[in-house]
Amino acid sequence: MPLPQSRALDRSAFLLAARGEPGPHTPVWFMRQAGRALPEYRAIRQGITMLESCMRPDLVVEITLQPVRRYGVDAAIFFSDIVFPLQAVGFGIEIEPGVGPVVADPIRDAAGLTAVRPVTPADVPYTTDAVKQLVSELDGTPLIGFAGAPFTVASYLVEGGPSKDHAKTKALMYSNPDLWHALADRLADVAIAYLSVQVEAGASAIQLFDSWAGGLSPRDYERFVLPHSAKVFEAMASYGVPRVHFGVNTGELLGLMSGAGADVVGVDWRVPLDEAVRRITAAGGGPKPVQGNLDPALLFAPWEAVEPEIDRILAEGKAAPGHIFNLGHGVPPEADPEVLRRVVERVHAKSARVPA
Ligand code: 1CP
Repeated sequence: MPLPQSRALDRSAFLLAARGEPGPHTPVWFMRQAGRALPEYRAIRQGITMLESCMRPDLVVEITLQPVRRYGVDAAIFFSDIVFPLQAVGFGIEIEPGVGPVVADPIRDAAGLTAVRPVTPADVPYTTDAVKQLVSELDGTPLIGFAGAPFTVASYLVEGGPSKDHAKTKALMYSNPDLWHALADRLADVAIAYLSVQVEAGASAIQLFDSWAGGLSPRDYERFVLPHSAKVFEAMASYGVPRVHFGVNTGELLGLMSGAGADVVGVDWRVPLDEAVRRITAAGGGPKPVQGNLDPALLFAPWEAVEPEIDRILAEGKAAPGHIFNLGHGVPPEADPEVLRRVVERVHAKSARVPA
């Protein structure tokens, strides 16, 4: 059942664009907008682990709001991590500073699956508390809830940590497809459960991160991954909130990822947005709103070089029924917050609709 929300929220630039309706300006937010690029984030996280901070609503609320205040973005993203719901049910996974998620006992056999179970609201009362507080403090600014897609989360559980080639994960698909599908199915349930907690507490959109799916061929994606991500989108459909899907290097997969059930397709910097719209449309299901796609590396270029890139992306985004401006991937920790603030300012100024 769609949940009630305020009119200001319903008519926010972000939700209008996500539904493909015209709005006051092109909305903008940044993947990984909360985090180490912000001095106020580094200060508040001093001596507190990522896991601890995710369990403290006061910290989650403050960290989620920091980029909204600093950058003036059109959406907040809930502060958590894609592996957090597994930590919350006692699966042996830690987030190591400077590394990322690390797994004590990587999954090798069916016995390893038993610890992979979905959260219930009772497992994560602090998540519900933090979302509720955020929705009230954010007022008309939407809160995006998120989860990791089955493939990307599986890659950490199978590899044991971050990996460039995901070789063990791909080898598992071919050597033991039954185990692979059983794992991915459980991870779909994990994502559904965590997204549902966030939406039921008031999040007004969701993003399913399949960050590393771009390492797969379309054929492998279709066989091994798509059915599981589709299960997540299908389960979330009844809430009526926009569902965003994103991965890096997914130019060859955009049509399939759209077909998995996304309402909005995230695009990295490798494919221009107008070309992305063509690929999504060609795959069937009509044109859809897109999200992206400034190369994060541009944040380190002189401002004179950034401006025309922003303008180009805004022009290419017009090919879609709705455009949510974002980076093509997450904010790098070394990024200058002032540059991000100027990006938001320019996107708003350049895309402002003159009232008729
Ligand atoms: O202690 C720290 O500050 C460690 C850095 C950090 C942070 C700030 C990690 C470890 N996770 C997070 C929070 C986080 N993770 C958010 C909320 C912040 C925001 O977006 O504003 C989100 C949305 C994520 C999602 C996430 N975690 C993804 C998908 C997005 C993406 O960047 O592609 C992935 C792949 C992860 C895994 C992860 N967690 C942390 C790191 C450093 C990584 C990547 C490791 C790798 O390279 O494989």
